[in-house]
Amino acid sequence: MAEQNFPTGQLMAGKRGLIMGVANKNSIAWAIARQLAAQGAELAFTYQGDALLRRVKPLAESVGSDILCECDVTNDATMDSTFATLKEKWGTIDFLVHAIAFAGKDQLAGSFIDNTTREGFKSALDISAYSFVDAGRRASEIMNDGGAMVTLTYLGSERVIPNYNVMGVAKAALEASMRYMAADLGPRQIRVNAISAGPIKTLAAAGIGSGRHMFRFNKAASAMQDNTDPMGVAGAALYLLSDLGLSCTGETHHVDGGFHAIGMPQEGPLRESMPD
Ligand code: NAD
Ligand code: 0WE
Repeated sequence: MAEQNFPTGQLMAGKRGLIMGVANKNSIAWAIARQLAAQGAELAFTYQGDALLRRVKPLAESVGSDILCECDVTNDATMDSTFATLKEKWGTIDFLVHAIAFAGKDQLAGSFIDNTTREGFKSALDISAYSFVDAGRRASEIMNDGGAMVTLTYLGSERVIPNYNVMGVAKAALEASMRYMAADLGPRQIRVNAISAGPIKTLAAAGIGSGRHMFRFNKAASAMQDNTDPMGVAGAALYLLSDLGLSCTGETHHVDGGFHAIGMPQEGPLRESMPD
């Protein structure tokens, strides 16, 4: 993504929140963080391990954040310490951004039925879906009424995408969890939503064998004939996490150039590949 300026404003003035899932400057969570910071939000960040601190620290500093917590979502001690730090430094929070997913590389290729192991299934669901329930519960304990949470999902939860495999199942569990969380926290006016983003070139998308084909196909078959801009995802997050999003909860909002809405693409670039 080219360096872009986010329009400034005060939509998030006086709000504080935690961003989970920045690995580097290409991370979707980082686009969201900059968008929120440009609207006056105060941010804290988690990073997965020492190797990523080198990348995340300068990014956090560039938006004036000095709360950086090591957090591996499979490690309860690091989840405990992250939320204890927020309670100690801030007392309360107003929002949570969850942008974390992982499945073993061997689980993301070929036949779903043949290649999905019990351990692979458990770990993908644990890291990619349960982590939102766990972080959401912990966040809710220190969240002001009227707060909001957002997670990131992908169309592979609703439809079969080659090689996405067990991650699709994990995203389906994540979206369903989001709806149950929305119901539980609704009475406190805490809103919980998901953004279903189209493919974006991040670290998590780099390891995909069929990557080139996927980006070309998404561009050709989407309504807007283009790949998804992380700025649009960040804008949707700003809407959902600010008071612009009042009364919106339990929703999976697609930001994918309209790819999800298309049943059959127009005759065009894809036509060439289909002999009569
Ligand atoms: P990314 O690699 O920048 O971010 C993924 C993050 O998950 C990393 O920061 C990584 O440290 C973190 N993570 C993985 N395992 C973890 C663990 N055990 N504990 C703590 N953190 C862990 O890639 P991204 O594309 O920005 O992914 C963010 C979210 O967006 C993911 O949920 C992904 O499924 C979703 N998403 C991505 C795309 C895409 O095409 N890039 C599309 C739709 C949805
Ligand atoms: O959610 C994702 C990717 C999540 C992801 C990526 C990796 C790569 C490296 C989870 N686990 C891993 N494990 C690794 O070892 N996306 C929405 C991006 C993505 O990933 C795909 C896609 C798309 C789109 C994988 C196969 C097919 C399409």
